[in-house]
Amino acid sequence: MSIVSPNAKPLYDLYVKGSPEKGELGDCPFSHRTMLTLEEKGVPYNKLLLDESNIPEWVKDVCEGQKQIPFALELETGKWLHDSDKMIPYFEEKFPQKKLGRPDELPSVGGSLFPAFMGFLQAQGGEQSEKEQALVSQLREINDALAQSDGPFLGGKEPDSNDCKLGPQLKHVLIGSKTIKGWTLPSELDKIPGYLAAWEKRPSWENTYYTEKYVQDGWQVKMQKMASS
Ligand SMILES: N[C@@H](CCC(=O)N[C@@H](CS)C(=O)NCC(=O)O)C(=O)O
Repeated sequence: MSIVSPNAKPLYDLYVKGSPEKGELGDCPFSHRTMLTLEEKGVPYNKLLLDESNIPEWVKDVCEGQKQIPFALELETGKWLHDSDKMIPYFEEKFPQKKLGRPDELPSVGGSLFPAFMGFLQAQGGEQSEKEQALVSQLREINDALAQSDGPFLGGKEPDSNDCKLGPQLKHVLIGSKTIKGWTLPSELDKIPGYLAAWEKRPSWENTYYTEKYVQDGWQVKMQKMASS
């Protein structure tokens, strides 16, 4: 059961990556983070699916020239919000009833995970090992923080803002690294599998689920595009 009541009046139209034709969510960790934040806070919202390769031009007019997913319309005020890094602190201020913590006030954990992951995916020849170590170092930082928390989340028994960001990113890192590099998580990073399993059991994750296949296909397409550009 979601903590968002099915009868509650939506407060936001949240535009996220997905297939409008299939009615399925897509593989966007930024959309995922934003949805998890609203779900965990119990804020009702409409999920509106947009094809990443076909984002309408009007989006630039309401998102300060940006044409990226996710973005949102606040239905009560008509205010447009964009960029998960800006939206998450905004939601934290606006809905203090269930605190997840402002990202800038929480301990920094795995802050360079995604850049390290991208570096590893793009690594060629001799730089492979160095880039792999940079990724493992970020993952170790997360694993160590999990070992020290009351678990299963960094925030303890319940996820915080760091968790809402890192859960989706870890899903991409593990699936993407295996798909592109045949790489699997070293067994010493023993807290991370249980962490993702704990996320998967939460209603917020179930309500925002997208398949492994979308993540695999997404990274394959991204790597092909990067190689040909
Ligand atoms: N900094 C943005 C990044 C959002 C982002 O990169 N979204 C991707 C989809 S996962 C996108 O819209 N890509 C289309 C584009 O950049 O043209 C955020 O945190 O919201």
